[in-house]
Amino acid sequence: MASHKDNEGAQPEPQEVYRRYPLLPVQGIPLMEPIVRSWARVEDFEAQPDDILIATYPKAGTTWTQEIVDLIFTGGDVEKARRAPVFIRIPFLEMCTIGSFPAGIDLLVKAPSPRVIKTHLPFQLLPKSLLEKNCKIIYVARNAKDNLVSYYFFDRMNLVQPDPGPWDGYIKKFMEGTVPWGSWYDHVQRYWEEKANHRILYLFYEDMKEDLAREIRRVKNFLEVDLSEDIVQKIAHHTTFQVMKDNPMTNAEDVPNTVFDRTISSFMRKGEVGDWKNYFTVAQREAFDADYRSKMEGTTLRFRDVL
Ligand code: PPS
Repeated sequence: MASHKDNEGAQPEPQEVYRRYPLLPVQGIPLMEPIVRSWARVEDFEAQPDDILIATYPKAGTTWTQEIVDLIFTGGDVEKARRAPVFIRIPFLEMCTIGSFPAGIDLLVKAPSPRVIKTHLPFQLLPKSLLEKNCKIIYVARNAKDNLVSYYFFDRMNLVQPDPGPWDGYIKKFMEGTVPWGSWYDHVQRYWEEKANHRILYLFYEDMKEDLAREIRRVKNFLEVDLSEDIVQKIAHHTTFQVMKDNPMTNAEDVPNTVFDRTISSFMRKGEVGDWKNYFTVAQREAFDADYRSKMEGTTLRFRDVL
């Protein structure tokens, strides 16, 4: 979703009306209705071998990773990274045209190589072409409870996604996977398993918070980009929470208040690990943990700071 001077004509008109879209299933995965209506375009997406995919469950650290990858490709050139909002520089694959915001695919067909692409699609919904071309995938996962809290505040302020309703009910929706893009549990586990079959770099939000420069080094090695340690440190500084919050090209400033209601929450909200402790009651935590253990028991995937 975007408007920017590089994308003339996309500036939303003040009278533009947005609404909270219902969810419809694609292969059982709930997606916003207009995405489903234009699904054929996503399915038929033609990948190029040097495309790079940043795949995440919503609110796991997508924007953070987008900015890091763009800075890696610009050699740490902060001014170049300010050429456009992050959602123009790294288009959102399945996002359809909403109002005057351009569809991700329309941006991608015009994007120079190597194209970097954002998606929240679970592995099984990825366009086949991306896998056939063996594109590199950077996956970022965030512990379930912080991911849930972040998603709850986002769904409240994002006026095109379904109303999250009360907090207690939202926890249940998250556990059932009836939120946009479906089950967190299936999403994180499937990409974890697919590491064995595809070129997937699996990152954790908590690791990025612990040592950002270390994780940036992992990303640049995966992308086979040679950068000095000074540049790595520069990128780490530029992608701290506060610097990105103050940067209009990363804090979604172009999205109008009629879509992101900033009186409810900001897009760059807190950026912390363990914020869930401020919201879960003891009873909610116990119920969540029991369900978590059963859904995650068959996997070697482990998160910190979740139980
Ligand atoms: S989206 O809408 O799905 O693309 O959202 P996404 O970018 O995946 O996730 C938003 C959350 O990531 C936090 N964030 C950061 N945390 C730490 N450091 C940096 N630099 C950073 N950038 C974004 C953002 O604040 C959201 O988390 P919460 O917990 O809501 O603050």
